[in-house]
Amino acid sequence: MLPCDKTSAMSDFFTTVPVPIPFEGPDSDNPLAFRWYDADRVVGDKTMAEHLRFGVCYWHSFSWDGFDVFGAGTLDRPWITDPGDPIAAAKTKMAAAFEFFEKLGAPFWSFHDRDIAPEGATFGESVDNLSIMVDEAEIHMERTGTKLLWGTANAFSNPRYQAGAATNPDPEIFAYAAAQVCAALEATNRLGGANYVLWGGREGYETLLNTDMKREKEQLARFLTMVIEHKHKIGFEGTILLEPKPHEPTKHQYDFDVAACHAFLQEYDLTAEVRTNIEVNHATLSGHDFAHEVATAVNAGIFGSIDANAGDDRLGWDLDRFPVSVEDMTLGIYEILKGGGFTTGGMMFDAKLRRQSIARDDLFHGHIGGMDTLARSLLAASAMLEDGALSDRVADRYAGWDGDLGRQVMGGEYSLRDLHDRALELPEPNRASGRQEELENLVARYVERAQ
Ligand code: XUL
Ligand code: CO
Repeated sequence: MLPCDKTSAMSDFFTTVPVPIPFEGPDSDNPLAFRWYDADRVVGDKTMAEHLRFGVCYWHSFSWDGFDVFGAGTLDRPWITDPGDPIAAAKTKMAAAFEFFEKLGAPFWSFHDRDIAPEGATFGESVDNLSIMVDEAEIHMERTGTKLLWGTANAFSNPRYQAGAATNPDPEIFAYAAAQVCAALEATNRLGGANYVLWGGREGYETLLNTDMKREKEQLARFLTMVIEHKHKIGFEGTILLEPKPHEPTKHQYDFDVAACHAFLQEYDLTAEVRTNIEVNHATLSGHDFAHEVATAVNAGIFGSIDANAGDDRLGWDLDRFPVSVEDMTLGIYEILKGGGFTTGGMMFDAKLRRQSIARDDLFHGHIGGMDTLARSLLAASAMLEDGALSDRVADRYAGWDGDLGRQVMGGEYSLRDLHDRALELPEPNRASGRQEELENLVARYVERAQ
């Protein structure tokens, strides 16, 4: 029997929404139905739900009221109540969150410690608050069947972290951050989290005039090593993920992109223990395509999970829009499938509504659109992979490397001088077309036909 008397009452914030959001297929005009996301539909070797492993984030969807740097909150969020009793307020918010997860039919959720539990006056009080809210989450998770994709610590909002957490010039702040991450990792473990994420919110710098970059990176490595040691000590079976982002809030963030994370992990011999959580909008900000970041991680063996969202090519900041472009997402998902798909990771909507989307049910429209976009992208990417449409062409392009010259060069059978002498004997090599436009048209056909 569920200990229902121990939890806040189930909430009723989304009364205009059917339970759960149904799948009605591409011809449906019902805005509160899925047109492409059919959880049990088998695509290749897995169901859509198993491929995509959708998660909803707590912070943008339940803790944010629409405030921005220019103005106050705009959104109708009755569950963000007066924190006269902070734990009661946190329980109301959590009831709203789980009502939403259940009605949407999202299998996973993710949180920062400070999203679900208020920070107390002392560290001890914060730990107690978190523990109360983890108990509460356990009850809701059992009741709804929602699982935890990942937990994390917010070590960037509080003023104490103005100069970073692990990379702070003051070891007392490093120590405080370590204490906070210890509690957040243990909370994630208690809730059976599939992963634990570290996004270096303020792990970077503004100016070299006051920064010892070499020292700060060594501190970051020490911090990460302590997290890994603790993961093993408490028996946490999830994956530790670094989330790259090139800038914002600091001008230079150390975990700039997947390649920078990989170099860092290699330098400190941590590649076997840590993978990456790639956010689409962060890829855009770093000047890369989403697909590039996924392919870099897959090639390096550090692909973990996705924060699914979208930026805007003309706005250079972290917009966190819901994904709407099947074409963009198809190329990213294609790389994920090529790499074998998710293991512990998933598609987590680190996405927020526009500030004018003030109605409660706008949260459903954002997620339904995102889930449909990714489901249709999965269909296109999977068909492309199954047909070998692109991979055959790529293999043809490199076919010479399977021939005598390619094998002998790679096998070390030629010196630079040998190749010089060989070239003296031979005519100018032939060139082949890269066929980019033809291949782009091919992808467009898969996107159009995906169904
Ligand atoms: C910030 C961001 C974070 C991380 C978790 O840009 O993406 O929400 O995903 O701390
Ligand atoms: Co993110």
